[in-house]
Amino acid sequence: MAKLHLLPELGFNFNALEPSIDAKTMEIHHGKHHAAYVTNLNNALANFPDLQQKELLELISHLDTVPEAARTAVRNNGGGHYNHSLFWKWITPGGSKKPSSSLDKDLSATFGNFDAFVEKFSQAGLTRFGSGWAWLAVDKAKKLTVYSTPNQDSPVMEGLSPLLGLDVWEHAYYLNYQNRRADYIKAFWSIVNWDYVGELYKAVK
Ligand code: MN3
Repeated sequence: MAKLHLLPELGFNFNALEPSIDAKTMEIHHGKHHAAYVTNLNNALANFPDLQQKELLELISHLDTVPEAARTAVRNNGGGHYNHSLFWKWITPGGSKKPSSSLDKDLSATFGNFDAFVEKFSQAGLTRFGSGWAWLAVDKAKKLTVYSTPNQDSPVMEGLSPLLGLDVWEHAYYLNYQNRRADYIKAFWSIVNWDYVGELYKAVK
């Protein structure tokens, strides 16, 4: 029996993130873009019953074990499904308090202070050419790192654990912000769900 990947529900209404992210953008982003990654992932796995049994994280963190005929489609659509499933949890109406004390301490130790981290992450998103994501992740040496990836690539594809990601594809902001990616990134900070980021950090630390 084929196990299909499913589009997760948003934990809030489309308009709940306004004015940071408008309702129409959320509706299309979740209901069209994310939904398409899920459909295309299921289609890519249609001829591979053994791959259909695997969890999404296992699939995309071991792309070398995916047959070449399906690898690019799994990378793009599996990555897209995984990244967006997390993204909907990284944003929350009104945001949630600042990082947990342990994460806050480690962000300061790594980047100087919290504001310096915000600046570095924002720059990663701003300077990502074309489509991709900005990340705060824990690397293999258990160190915090900020960087960006192209397309739907996820830190898990290279053995890192994502703590916070920001979608900087134009589809994530263009209806409201047009070419002003910097304004979208600035607005992101007021809706970050630090409680969830803290949970992820606790789990990987
Ligand atoms: Mn997106």
